[in-house]
Amino acid sequence: MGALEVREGFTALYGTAPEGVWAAPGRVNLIGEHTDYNDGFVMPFALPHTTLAAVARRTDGVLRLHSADMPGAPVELRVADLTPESDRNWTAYPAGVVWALSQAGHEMTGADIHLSSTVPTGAGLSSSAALEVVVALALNDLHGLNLRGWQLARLCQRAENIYVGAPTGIMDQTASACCEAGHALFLDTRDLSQRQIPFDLAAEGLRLLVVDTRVGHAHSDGEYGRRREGCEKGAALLGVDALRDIPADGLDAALDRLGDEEEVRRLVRHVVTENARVERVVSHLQSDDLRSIGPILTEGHISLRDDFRVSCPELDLVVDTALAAGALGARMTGGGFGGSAIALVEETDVEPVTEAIEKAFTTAGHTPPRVFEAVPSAGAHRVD
Ligand code: GAF
Repeated sequence: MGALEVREGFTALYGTAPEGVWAAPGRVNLIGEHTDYNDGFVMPFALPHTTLAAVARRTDGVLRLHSADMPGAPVELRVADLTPESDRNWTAYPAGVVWALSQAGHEMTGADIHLSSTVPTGAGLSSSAALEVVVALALNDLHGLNLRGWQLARLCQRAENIYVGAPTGIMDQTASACCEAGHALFLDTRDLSQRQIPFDLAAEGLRLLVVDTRVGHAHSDGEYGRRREGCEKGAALLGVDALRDIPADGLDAALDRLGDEEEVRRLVRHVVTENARVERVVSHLQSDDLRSIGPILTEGHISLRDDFRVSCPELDLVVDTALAAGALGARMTGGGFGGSAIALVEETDVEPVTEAIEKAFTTAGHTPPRVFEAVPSAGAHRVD
């Protein structure tokens, strides 16, 4: 659905025109997984798939939320009554953003919101962050709040952590708010300093395939939280604020100090080596050496599979099959336990790699995956 249809949908629904239409994208994380809640480095880029929001302010404190992708009439809430962890539906994300803005001292007088999204849901491609960020940006513009992208990302993370109740890091919201077309975002999640790194796959004759395994990660919340707690335990045992503070050349000494804490040792090893992988990828991209990032992506997958233990058979099958069919590198992307994997391939290998993955899924009796090419696209913006 395009901006015009969302605008018209709003008018048909609420009987008046919206004040504008905004878009926020989903993301793929190129490298830097499970590092964001360890104050580490990440490197996502925005997908062309976006969530669109047509929005108009209200003055009576009522918040009406509707999505063209969900059945039913608009959900009507009162801004003054918004309460963390009171809503288990999709509406918790936009309502959480309104709550977070009010909590931050911005007067929220109510709004009518109509949404439509092309970001695949449950695919580990940040459909929730897109939903949060598009609402945050629209309200930021309409109320003249002048908040920067990273500030909106922080508010959206609060919405997700406290209002929705999911203990995620800051990567997805920052990616949706701050990415730029043709670039990957090198983000230091400790201070949110950012660098846009040119990432023009097509110019180098390369493609990045996204493979949505269609394995939902609905049961992952508890596992995600457990990994996070394990990392915090590691930092506490090592006497640092966050695992980010363990340098790559201090890893062996840190592992020695953790003694027989086997699980914590594995988590620490992943986070420390993953931060180093992000820095290596940045350095290759800066020397226009895109092909060299392939093996680093694959190393990242092995670390997530064996040390962090957040992969699953379907993600491993994508990676193994893509590599056997000629991909330069492949890894799961996002939180894991399902969702999507990525594969860096020569332009000429798109078809054989795609076909090999589809065939492997059929042979294994899995639901057919959804495969598409990802082009680094724009972050959140006003479209109308
Ligand atoms: C999910 C979370 F939302 C992110 O914050 C990040 O931790 C990611 O998993 C793993 O890198 O997408």
